[in-house]
Amino acid sequence: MSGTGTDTKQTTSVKPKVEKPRLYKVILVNDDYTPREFVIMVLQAVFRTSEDEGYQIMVTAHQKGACVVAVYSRDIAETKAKEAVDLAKQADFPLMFTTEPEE
Ligand code: TYC
Repeated sequence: MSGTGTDTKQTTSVKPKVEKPRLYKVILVNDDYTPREFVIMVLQAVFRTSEDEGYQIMVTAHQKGACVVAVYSRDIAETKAKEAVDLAKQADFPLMFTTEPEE
């Protein structure tokens, strides 16, 4: 018997449609001017760290130049980084937080 003309072999690969949303790191950047106590206060207020956690994160950034504070969805990470930078601006400190995607 001859074929029906319905060759169903798939020639293109299909990418899974559902992907996990990427997570973003919020990074605290060291500077020479912002007081240590102010950095800890911002970490407690915006990122809900304890005083001890805030101190550890601040000292790590102070010694190494930067420190990951926490990991969130992109939206939350960017909002919190902006809130923290805005608090510093209001107080006239150059404190900087950045965000970047996790690998
Ligand atoms: N380096 C600052 C000082 O000595 C304190 C500081 C720590 C500032 C961490 C920013 O991300 C920072 N007063």
